[in-house]
Amino acid sequence: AYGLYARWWLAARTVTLHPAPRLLGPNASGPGLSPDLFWGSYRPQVYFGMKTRSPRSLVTGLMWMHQLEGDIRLRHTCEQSDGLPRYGWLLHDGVHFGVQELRDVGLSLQTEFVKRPGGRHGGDWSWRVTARPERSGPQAPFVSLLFYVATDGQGALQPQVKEKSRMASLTGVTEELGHFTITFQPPTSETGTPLYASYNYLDAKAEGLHRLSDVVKASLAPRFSFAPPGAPKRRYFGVDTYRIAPGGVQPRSQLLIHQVTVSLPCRLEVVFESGSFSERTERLAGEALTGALDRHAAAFERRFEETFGLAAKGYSLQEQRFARAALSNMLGGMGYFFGRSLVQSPHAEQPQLYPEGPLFTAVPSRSFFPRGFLWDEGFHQLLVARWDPALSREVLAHWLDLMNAEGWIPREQILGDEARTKVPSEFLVQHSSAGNPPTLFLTLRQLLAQGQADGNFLRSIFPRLQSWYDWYNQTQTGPLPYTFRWRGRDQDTRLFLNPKTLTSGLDDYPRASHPSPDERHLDLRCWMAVVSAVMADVAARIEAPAEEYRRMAETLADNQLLDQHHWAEALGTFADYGNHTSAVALERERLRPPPPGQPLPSPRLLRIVRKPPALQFVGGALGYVSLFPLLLELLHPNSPRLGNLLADMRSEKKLWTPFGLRSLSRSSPFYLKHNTEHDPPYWRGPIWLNINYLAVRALHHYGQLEGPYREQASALYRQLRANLIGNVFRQYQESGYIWEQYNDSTGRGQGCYPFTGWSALVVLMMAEEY
Ligand code: 6A9
Repeated sequence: AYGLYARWWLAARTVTLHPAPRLLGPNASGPGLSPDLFWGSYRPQVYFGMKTRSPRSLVTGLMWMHQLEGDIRLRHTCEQSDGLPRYGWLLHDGVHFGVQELRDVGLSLQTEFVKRPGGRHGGDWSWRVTARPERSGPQAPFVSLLFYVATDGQGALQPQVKEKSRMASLTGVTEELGHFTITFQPPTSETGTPLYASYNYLDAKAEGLHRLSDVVKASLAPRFSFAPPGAPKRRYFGVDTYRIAPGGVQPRSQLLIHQVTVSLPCRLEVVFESGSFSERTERLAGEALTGALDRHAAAFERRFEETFGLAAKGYSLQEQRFARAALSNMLGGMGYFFGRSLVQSPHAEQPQLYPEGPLFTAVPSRSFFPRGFLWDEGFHQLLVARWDPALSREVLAHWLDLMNAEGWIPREQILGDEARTKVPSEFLVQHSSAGNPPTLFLTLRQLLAQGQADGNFLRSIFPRLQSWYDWYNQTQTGPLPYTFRWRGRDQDTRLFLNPKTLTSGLDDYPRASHPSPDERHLDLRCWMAVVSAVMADVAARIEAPAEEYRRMAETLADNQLLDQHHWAEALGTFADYGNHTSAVALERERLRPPPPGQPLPSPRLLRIVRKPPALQFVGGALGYVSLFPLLLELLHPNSPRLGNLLADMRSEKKLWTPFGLRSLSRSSPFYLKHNTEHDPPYWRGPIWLNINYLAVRALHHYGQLEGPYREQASALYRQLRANLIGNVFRQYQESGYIWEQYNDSTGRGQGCYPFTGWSALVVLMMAEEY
């Protein structure tokens, strides 16, 4: 009976939040305490939309339709399958305004927003959408722009319909916004001349925010016609009526849509006015809006140069524009999510619901992964902290508040229905024994270096940092003192060429072929060395006991002990240790022919082991993991190992490419190998920007320290930095995007796009901010 009770208690603890006082009180993000950050483009998963930082926020957004004959092409959420030639923020300061370009086939849109503080509910904002024809692809005769406003379980909206079917404005009320008005200005040319247009509107109850695109599609009818003066009349699809299917779920949203069908080029403005804002003198539209946007853009450019100094460094205008876009997409990729994770505890039979909570975070990719990822975020904030350290503190606080009673933070945050619809169900569940590199400590170290983490802040986060640190030390230790091991590797050794280690963040990077408790993982040990040092610094600043952390940091960085645990003399490099053989391959299984009349089963690719594994250093895996003692600057500048790693880096047979460092040596038997039939190589060759940023930074570091490798490190620093910047810039010009990874033989962007998470660290490389 005690056993059962203990299991129940442990399972319950998994979904119990950490007992330390919350860093963000219930109203911390509300319009009273944080008015400037209340409204924002916090829906990075849609091409253009805004919401507030509150749990059941009103949302606003844009959809558009080409109205090509028989092919409406509804655009709404960012989808790679839409095939947009390029899109993203050109300017975005994270707080006040943003300018985005959306280049579609046949037309392009410029979407701009600017906020105006005032009143008690987060102030006003205005949008401007400018649509222009593009010569690429089939020309749409005209376009429909659909502006929508939707509630999420609270509040009410009232359309004000003028003329027939033109919703000129709406009024509304919600818990946190009070009363407000949204006005849809009539379309004009870019110079302000009124334009002919047709209008539709929809006022519907919908299942929820995750269903908005479906509601629109279901409501469309082709029975409307557009007849501008002097041009032939044409039919088009307009929003018409929508009813939830009988027996369907209770509606959670009220949805109002204002559809404008108009010829190109055209300009539309939308004005949100907060009821408690009484000092307003003029409406933020037309020339007033142009003025506000211009002022913000000029201020942004000045601040960008003050922060990163790229003009002073001699970068061309195009390169500066690219860097501004990279930063802007990082900031414009910040989202506010609310909901609960699904968590599997080893002590529970079923996944459990994690407590509900908010997350303010940047996302790696607006199209493919528009949600929070723990170790990505530590990299994101290295850039954001330079621009706006207060934003980084907010983000850090949100992540730390998601910690459970054990000191664990879920790695991937899939919060709310909108986020869930993007993730296949088999990927929803987070495992409470799964870690991820604690890169938020890098963010913290950065804030400390900038003098942007004062005593109060540090004292408030310290209990959570301690628990987080303890969690790694209690659950991810290795077989020997001062060694570490990622838990949660793939267990089935037959299905994978090499069982993955998703928790490390390096997914399919080759590790010991046969997962076992004997493993020692080099990357995790190095992370823990850095984290221990940051803990010691934080403790010292707030006069908490720091000796234990300092001692741990020193021991983990002790170059002799590091050698003992991870230097593989026979391989000539640092390595993981474990039960390993490199003699593995995937082969098609041979199946006995089925009895006559039975269908032919399809044979799987299965792993065969040609030579049994043995406890040893993991061979055939030279790559990012081997570099960690250098990447995290643990090696003494006199260490001969530094010389070894620099040589491996510079070798074109191993890690060097004209585009950056590849993840896995060209000489590795795993280089560019599939892991299963359906898993193409991921961290087995391609160039990743986060690790390359660490490499550039470390080379810069060793280039400054006295020692035998100083010159070599400096030279590599200059070359690697130039290669990375040159390639990411070139690919951006050519393809329109910043990418998840880059091909190691051609430099081409690959994986998902746009990926302006850690790939945007190229800005810091340009600025030489480390
Ligand atoms: C699976 C597919 C519609 C993989 O950038 C986020 C992470 C990194 O943290 C990690 O290091 N990416 C890297 O190896 C992307 C992970 C995406 C998993 C989503 C579900 C749904 O697609």
